[in-house]
Amino acid sequence: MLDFAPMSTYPARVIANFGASAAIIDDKGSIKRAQPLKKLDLLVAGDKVLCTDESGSGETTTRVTQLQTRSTVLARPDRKRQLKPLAANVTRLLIVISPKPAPEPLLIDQFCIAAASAGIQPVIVLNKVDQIDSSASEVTPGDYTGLLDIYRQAGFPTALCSTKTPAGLDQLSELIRQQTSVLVGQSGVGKSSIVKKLLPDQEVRIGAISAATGIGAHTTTVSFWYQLEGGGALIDSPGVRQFAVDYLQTQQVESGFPEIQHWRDGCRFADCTHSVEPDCAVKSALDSGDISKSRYENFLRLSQAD
Ligand SMILES: Nc1nc2c(ncn2[C@@H]2O[C@H](COP(=O)(O)OP(=O)(O)OP(=O)(O)O)[C@@H](O)[C@H]2O)c(=O)[nH]1
Ligand SMILES: [Mg+2]
Ligand SMILES: [Zn+2]
Repeated sequence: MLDFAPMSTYPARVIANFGASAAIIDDKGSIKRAQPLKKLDLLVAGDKVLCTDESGSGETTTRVTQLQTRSTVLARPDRKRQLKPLAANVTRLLIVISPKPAPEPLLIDQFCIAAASAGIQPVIVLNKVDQIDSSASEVTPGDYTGLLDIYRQAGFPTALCSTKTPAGLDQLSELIRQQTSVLVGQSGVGKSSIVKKLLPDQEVRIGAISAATGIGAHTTTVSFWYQLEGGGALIDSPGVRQFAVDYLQTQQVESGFPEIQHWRDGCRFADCTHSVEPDCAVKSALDSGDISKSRYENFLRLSQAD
């Protein structure tokens, strides 16, 4: 008899990458701690992989042997300007903003660019609308709904939500049905709260991941993939202050500004940068209010960065 069985390979999904090892879930719903082979690219939440279980000296080690081709990848440069993946096989980027912490339009626009250049649909989600409605609030509704209007006019889907009111997430639930969505934004805007609200058994799931992998699941420091009941998935990600896009070409920056792409055909020069050229249709649209000032200024800032 053979004293080893031929290793069989099976497909799995990466729930989270903890550095030295990753948490994966196979087709039968079984969660394991897995070691990726060194030759593989950095694994991220949402990755589809192939795994094997190796038995030796009474223990079973799960290895990730192959990374399946990603349909999309959300990435950003690290401190050494190396592009690092953050989430894979994503169809929607939920850019979450809130009254407190206050929105950073430049960050929103960086996310719009990153999403568009990766082929991911950005959605602007204003959370904590209960803070706006409450009479005790010192913020005026117009500040935020006005900001949302700018993005709606630019052509992006938007949603209002709250994790503290009963109606709360109805609009958002519609937008994420059958999609794989990654929640991004500043720390404290309520990304993890939204996930918890959409997945009532989220704590049970985290508990199951910790029990199966032996890794205390630090949900705020790494991205986490969660299967949605009715199809699709959600990926929670840690908060960020900025999301550099300066490694992208001007054309890719422009793809994050559909309203600029809409008007640019009317510019006199095909390579118009919409800054100093005469007969610029984008600047005319800015003057007539068809393009928002804040979006235009961020476009210039982000397309001219070295
Ligand atoms: N009033 C109000 N507070 C909320 C709402 N959603 C979340 N919060 C609160 O906002 C705080 C931050 O929420 P988190 O869900 O941890 O925020 P996060 O975006 O995941 O933050 P990081 O993980 O640090 O990036 C918590 O105290 C939540 O209770 C909301 O809809 N309304
Ligand atoms: Mg969080
Ligand atoms: Zn122009």
